[in-house]
Amino acid sequence: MTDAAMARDRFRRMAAMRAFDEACLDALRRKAIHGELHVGLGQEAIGAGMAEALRPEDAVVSTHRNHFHALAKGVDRRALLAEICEREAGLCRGRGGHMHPFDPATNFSATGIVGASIPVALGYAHAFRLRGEAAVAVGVTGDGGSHTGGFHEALVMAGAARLPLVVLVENNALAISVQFEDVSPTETVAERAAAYSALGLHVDGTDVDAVAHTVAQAMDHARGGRGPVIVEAICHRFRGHFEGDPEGYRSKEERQRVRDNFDPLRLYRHRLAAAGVSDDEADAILVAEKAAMKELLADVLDMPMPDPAGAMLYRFVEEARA
Ligand SMILES: Cc1ncc(C[n+]2csc(CCOP(=O)(O)OP(=O)(O)O)c2C)c(N)n1
Repeated sequence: MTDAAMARDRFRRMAAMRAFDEACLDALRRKAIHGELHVGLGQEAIGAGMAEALRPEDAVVSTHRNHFHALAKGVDRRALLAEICEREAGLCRGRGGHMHPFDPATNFSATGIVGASIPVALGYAHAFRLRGEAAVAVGVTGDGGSHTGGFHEALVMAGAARLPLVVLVENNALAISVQFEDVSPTETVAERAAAYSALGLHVDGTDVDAVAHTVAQAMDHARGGRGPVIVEAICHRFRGHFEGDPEGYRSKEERQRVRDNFDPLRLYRHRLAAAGVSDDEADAILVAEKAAMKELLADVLDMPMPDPAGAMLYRFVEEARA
């Protein structure tokens, strides 16, 4: 692939992710989403960068902020948006909503329980080993999740058994209002890897090229039987923790400073130019992705909601009969 084609692809993937979450904000304004919504705006370079290294047989287990990881894994965006908007045609027939998208077809899942994505990914990694499959499990977490017991336990087991687990830490330095530097015993999460006989990699999570390179290195390491990897991607969250967060922990000026300095799409413009992709072409990609998502949202909002009569369907356990 030429430099221009690769740069265009990476930019388009970031643009598609941004447009997806902007469509979610639109859906929320139209009251099509109930409950908390956590968007990933500002963190597009991580999802877009990891996408290239993932194979269909790999598994990704994500968090409450999961949309970009689902898109990276190849989850159908119509079914994902329909799930987020609680429609019967959604991935989980509209029963799960934005925090619980499950897609067995692409080996993608998520959990809203902070840190719990890593033990679940460990389960995939263990299953791959037992079945003799050369697949890798990726567990995504935030910096907050990296302080949990499950994160530690999963890495202990993965390190001891050299399981094919990649732990991707999106370190946006905030767990709701808690600053990473106030609660972390180490300066970085990646440096904790040594304690687990894991490889620790640290990457600028606003740089899609760097993320693509680093995640590919991590996947090769894990796929090659050399044990787990922690990839720590430093990034910035543009919006509140969830939509409606009053953000008492940071000023409007600070939030604006972050947007002005760390926008992965804006930062990529000079790479596009160096690869021979003009600003006009980049603008056209943004416009096209936005238009596609606008159309998709309109379609999704026309889709039926689940029938209330089916509220008791798809449960794990049937009630005991008297
Ligand atoms: C076990 C558990 N504790 C607390 C919460 C409430 N909670 C939801 S998100 C969150 C912060 C997560 O921060 P981080 O892991 O850094 O991810 P980010 O939101 O920055 O993407 C918390 C404490 C939860 N969902 N699960």
